[in-house]
Amino acid sequence: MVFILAQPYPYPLPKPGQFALVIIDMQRDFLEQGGFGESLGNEVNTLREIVPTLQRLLEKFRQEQWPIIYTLESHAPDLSDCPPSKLMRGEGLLKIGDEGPMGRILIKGEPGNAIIPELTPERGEFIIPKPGKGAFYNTPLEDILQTQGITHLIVTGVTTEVCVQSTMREANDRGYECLLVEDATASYFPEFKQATLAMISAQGGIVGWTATANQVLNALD
Ligand code: TIU
Repeated sequence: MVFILAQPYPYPLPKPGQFALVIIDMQRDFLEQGGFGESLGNEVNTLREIVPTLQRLLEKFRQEQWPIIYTLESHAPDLSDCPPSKLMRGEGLLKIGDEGPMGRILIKGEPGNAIIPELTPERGEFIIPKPGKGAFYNTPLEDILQTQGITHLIVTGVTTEVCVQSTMREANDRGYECLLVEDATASYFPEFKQATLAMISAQGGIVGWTATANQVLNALD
């Protein structure tokens, strides 16, 4: 069996095909000026540092034709999938569905709701729009994982303590073995990222494992 050197102990990799690269919400809305992230008062450039690392991971998974799953935080144009509580949060700021410089914020099909061009998905890769922070809530993700026989998730993307951590917790409760790639995830708040990495692998891996991209790629070679 192959292991990834990880925290809190080596992560056992199953057979190829049974683990997937999961890329959470690397969308223009969060990474470019004028999107939802910036509308919440965040400095978006802090998220861009992980792009080259993600490209390295993508290259390996594409070369080997291993499963790749993207998510997008995304709502229907009529906002029927957006709870009023989510819509109203953040007094005085631009809201979901408002017109921004990249189209309506967090709305399916708008320019800001696309994956950033550096990571454009290719044919055969899964793209899962999700109305919540976690990728399992109100999405076909679990059906896809079961149909494909995927049990292990190598998780990346933004933001670490919001959609990434929510997704890992949802996955963990459903029995999936998750590893978060430390230098392929980012937060607008570096201290929140560090705290999230620590809390995932604490208590014997209460949510899962963490490892660097090099540790992941070394094990996959
Ligand atoms: N605001 C923030 O940190 N994150 C989100 O709103 N969504 C995701 O994390 N994708």
